Amino acid sequence: QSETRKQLLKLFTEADGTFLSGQKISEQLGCSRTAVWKHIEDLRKEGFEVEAVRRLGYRLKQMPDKLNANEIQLGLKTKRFGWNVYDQESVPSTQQLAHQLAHEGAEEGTIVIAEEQTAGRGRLNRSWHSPKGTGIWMSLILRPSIPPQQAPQLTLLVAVAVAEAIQEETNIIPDIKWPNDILVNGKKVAGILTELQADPDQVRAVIVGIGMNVNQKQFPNDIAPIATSLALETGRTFHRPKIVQTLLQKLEQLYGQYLQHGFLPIKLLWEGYAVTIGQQIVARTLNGAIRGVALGITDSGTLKVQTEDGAIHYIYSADIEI
Ligand code: BT5
Repeated sequence: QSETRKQLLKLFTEADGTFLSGQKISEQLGCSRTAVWKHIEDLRKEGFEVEAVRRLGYRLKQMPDKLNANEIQLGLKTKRFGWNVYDQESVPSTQQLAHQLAHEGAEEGTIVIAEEQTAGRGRLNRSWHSPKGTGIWMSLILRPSIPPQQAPQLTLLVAVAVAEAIQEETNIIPDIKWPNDILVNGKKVAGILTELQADPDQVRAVIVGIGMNVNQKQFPNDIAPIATSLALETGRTFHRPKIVQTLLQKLEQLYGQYLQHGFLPIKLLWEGYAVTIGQQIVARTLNGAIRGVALGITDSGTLKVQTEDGAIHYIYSADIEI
């Protein structure tokens, strides 16, 4: 049953929006025309839009905008990322489940993804607004052989992947604000939360949380002035599984580069999207605020800020105001 269904979806994908005759489908699947019709009715119930025209046959017009393993994996071009998927309707936080899976030994490239988070988190336990069916709320498990001090580089790597994916899917060129914000027109469209499971000298797992606002038309009052979505910026709605596929592809590609060649190539790409650099900023750290010019990032991903007295400060974690 599910094998036939997979084959049918494969046929439709290969047909790329053109018509397939009922005759051809039933031959390829080795089942009757009536059985084909039943499978198509099932697909429709799940949100696939299938057009039927007499003499021409069937054509897949629109895939459902559902973030489940089937949608994400159909046509996915990665080798490892996204082939082990935990898709959830509603969770407190995808980070929580991903941490648990990583403890239990889940392989690199495993993702947890949910239609809704009821307790989505940002850094420092701030909350992350994650309404149902509109955004991408996803956690990815990585297992790089690096010391824990290098993990912040991965936040910057993921920021580049998010920026590249948005650019490819929407033609918008987003900005990256160090360390973990992706902005469009000065408003936050995506955020990244990097968490570790580590021994003192070795990372065991990195849980990368990505939150991306895709099809929201509005935001609650408290974040409306600072938040935006791809839909608000473009006036279009987007097919979320497609964005997830592109994102996974970018993540896998950059991560491969990072493991092979280190942080330098990533740093160059990051600088291409960075808005913070060369600007007067205020960096709010847990130890107070530093006001100065952001000179750039070091080879390890730390932010370099020069204060008025000429002193250079190295900042590992902060919120930046431009
Ligand atoms: C972040 O924190 O930007 C990290 C966000 C990570 C979210 C993902 S979703 C999947 C995974 N599971 C989780 O539970 N989390 C990760 P930070 O830099 O601390 O920014 C948090 C601040 O952004 C909040 O205090 C709000 O001001 C603002 N904010 C909250 N929700 C937002 C949204 N949907 N869009 C834009 N800004 C938001």
